[in-house]
Amino acid sequence: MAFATILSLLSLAAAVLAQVTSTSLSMALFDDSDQMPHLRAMKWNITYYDRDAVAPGYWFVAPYWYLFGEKHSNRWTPCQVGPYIYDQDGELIWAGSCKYENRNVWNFKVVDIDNTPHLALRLVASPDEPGTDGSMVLLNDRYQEVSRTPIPAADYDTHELQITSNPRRGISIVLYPKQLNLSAFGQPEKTTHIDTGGFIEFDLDTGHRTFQWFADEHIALDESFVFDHTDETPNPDYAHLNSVQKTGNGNYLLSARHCNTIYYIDGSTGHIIWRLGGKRSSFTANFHFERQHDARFLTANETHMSLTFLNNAADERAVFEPFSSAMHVELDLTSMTATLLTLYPRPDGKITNRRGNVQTIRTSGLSSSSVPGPNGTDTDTETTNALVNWSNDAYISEHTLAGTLLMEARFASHRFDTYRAFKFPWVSRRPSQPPALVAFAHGMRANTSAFSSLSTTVYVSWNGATEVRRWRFYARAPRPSNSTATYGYMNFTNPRVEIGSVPKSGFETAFTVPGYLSHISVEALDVNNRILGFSEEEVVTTPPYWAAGTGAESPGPDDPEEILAALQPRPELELEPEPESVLDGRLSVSVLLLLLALVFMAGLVLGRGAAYLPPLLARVGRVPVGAWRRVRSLGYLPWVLTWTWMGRSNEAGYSKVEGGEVHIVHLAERERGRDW
Ligand SMILES: *[C@@H]1O[C@H](CO)[C@@H](O)[C@H](O)[C@H]1NC(C)=O
Ligand SMILES: *[C@@H]1O[C@H](CO)[C@@H](O)[C@H](O)[C@H]1NC(C)=O
Ligand SMILES: *[C@@H]1O[C@H](CO)[C@@H](O)[C@H](O)[C@H]1NC(C)=O
Ligand SMILES: *[C@@H]1O[C@H](CO)[C@@H](O)[C@H](O)[C@H]1NC(C)=O
Ligand SMILES: *[C@@H]1O[C@H](CO)[C@@H](O)[C@H](O)[C@H]1NC(C)=O
Ligand SMILES: *[C@@H]1O[C@H](CO)[C@@H](O)[C@H](O)[C@H]1NC(C)=O
Ligand SMILES: *[C@@H]1O[C@H](CO)[C@@H](O)[C@H](O)[C@H]1NC(C)=O
Ligand SMILES: *[C@H]1O[C@H](CO)[C@@H](O)[C@H](O)[C@H]1NC(C)=O
Repeated sequence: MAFATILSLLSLAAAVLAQVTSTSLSMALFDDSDQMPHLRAMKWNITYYDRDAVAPGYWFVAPYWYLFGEKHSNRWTPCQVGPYIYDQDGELIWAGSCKYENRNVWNFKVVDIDNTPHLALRLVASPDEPGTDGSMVLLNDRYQEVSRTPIPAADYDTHELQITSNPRRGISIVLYPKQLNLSAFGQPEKTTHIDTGGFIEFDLDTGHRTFQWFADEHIALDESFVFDHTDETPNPDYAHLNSVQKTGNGNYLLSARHCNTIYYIDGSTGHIIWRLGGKRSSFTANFHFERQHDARFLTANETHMSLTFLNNAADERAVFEPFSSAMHVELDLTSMTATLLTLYPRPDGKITNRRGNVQTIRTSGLSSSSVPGPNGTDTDTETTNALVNWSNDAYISEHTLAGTLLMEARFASHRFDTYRAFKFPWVSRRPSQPPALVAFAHGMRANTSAFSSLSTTVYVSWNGATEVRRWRFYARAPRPSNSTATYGYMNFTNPRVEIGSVPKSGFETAFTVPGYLSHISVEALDVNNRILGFSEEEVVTTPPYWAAGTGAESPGPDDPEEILAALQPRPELELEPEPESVLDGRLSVSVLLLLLALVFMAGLVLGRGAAYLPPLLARVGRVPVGAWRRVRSLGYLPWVLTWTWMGRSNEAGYSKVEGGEVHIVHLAERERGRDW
């Protein structure tokens, strides 16, 4: 995991650098172009205990830095905050941080709309647009927005966004400030400020409100564990609603953190049907919980219900239990008893004093993003895992429903959190943005062979594409045009030539061919070698030293056909005895250097000796003394040669494309000199 350490150091350095290099770019940076040069995606530190038992799917997270967003400044900011999809190796699948301008995003997940998986997210208003409340965004499987519903309420809360498909509704928690009297405490003449709101349901297409429920009409002030009427200014957030789930029969399950209570609410009258936990629990329970989050029904029949939630067991002021845990509990509606089925302790034994969530996911088949619970989809408990987001550093863990720890993971960087984390199956065959490709030429044209020291490296990625298995590369030779073309001397009438294909490796795949190819394009292939998409044809970037007047001439592009012809006999070559390799070259140079050094020493000895015995030597070898002195001066030659040789090897630039040790995303950016 030293790699992860290096990366977190890198990201720290990046943060420092970002502060220092304050250039006057701001919004323009968040270009939603296919290449995303400013993307810096978080890496993960992952530990698997049982890799085979985890549920299939991708991780859906939305890292943020400041809870309430940061106003844009002129400071250079990479794209980091926003919605992301990762695979279970922590490899980036989709980054939406550039698309959404580093804005905070909540509740990023997959929802079914008319039986089609969509991405849903709540996008906060841009800090540059005060007075607006952001929006609910739905994206299709090509990452195109199918709807963007402005947030209807004035004090829209970040905690919850549930989407139902039929009818298309959003359910969210809202905040409303109110003045309440203290009659519950025998002081009806005294009033206090309350900003706990309630929740609303609204039409996803029009934004119109279809249902609303306000806490103060149903939850008394004295149910709160944080509201103290004797305080000068009592905590106005007396209930702190943090999750709401609409059930299959139209009721609602509501979590009120500051009441330590989960409420089941009648969807037509708004009346509380039962309370679990807190001061007025309807159940006799063999467990307790404090400051809980994310209450969700898992199963239900006529007599029993089961639900999951995160027992934070702590808040910002106090800690009530040794560690936080997720809970799966069963309610017997006949005897009104509540039983703990499974406890999922936080694997590192620590406390999550705020936020977090629990998601139950199927280990086989589709994960249910629809609403389980009363008269909803009944989940098969045999094949369900629980994914828990412990909320600090995006710390997540996956457990079997029975409680066995399967996996834990967290961001390698400690700068980012995500409010909730989810796992869903997800397929995007053809994101609407084409694959992004950048390519760089390296090296010098040598005289011995046409392209011996030249190479072209191509970097390709396709943000969000889940089905790409191979990349197939094409090159096209430019042809001097005899027409009065507007594109300079380039004219793309030559056919494109397939120059190779490689398996997709990670978010960004690199591919290197010998020679300088000037125009490159790429096709994305699926598991059956069907073409999923193709990039634009890109002009290869040439090294600055080709044009810098260093004495190196700018080589003209190679003909891809020639390159291909040179590549063809490769398999046979591999069977033959090792051709002269770079190492052999170095060895032979070393031997040469050794010989020259011997000559130098001989020159030194003989030269000096000759100074004392000129007559003898002149007689024996008929060589004049001056000639020996010249031999001695040859001894300086090796050093000159060594220097030149090293210089040439650097110029070839191969070191830039070797090694996979760099940033998760943008090897290409390192080539552009933007690495940090
Ligand atoms: C990665 O996680 C493991 C287990 O949680 C931990 O021991 C290790 O220190 C972490 N490494 C880094 C670089 O955070
Ligand atoms: C205090 O509030 C309760 C409930 O909101 C209301 O019924 C009652 O009239 C109020 N009393 C006074 C004195 O305002
Ligand atoms: C309801 O669920 C409980 C526990 O899951 C089970 O014991 C009971 O038999 C079920 N009742 C019916 C009618 O299916
Ligand atoms: C499920 O729906 C039926 C009728 O649609 C209703 O009678 C029953 O009470 C519902 N069950 C629960 C647990 O809400
Ligand atoms: C290549 O060789 C020719 C003649 O052999 C010479 O004039 C030219 O300078 C050489 N070019 C380079 C780059 O070495
Ligand atoms: C361009 O060159 C080709 C032959 O190389 C010739 O046939 C053609 O007429 C030329 N076109 C123009 C516009 O000069
Ligand atoms: C390229 O050349 C062809 C003819 O050889 C000509 O028709 C075409 O307009 C040229 N395109 C450009 C962009 O110069
Ligand atoms: C889980 O929630 C915490 C608290 O908000 C957050 O810091 C963390 O990043 C989340 N993890 C994931 C993977 O979403």
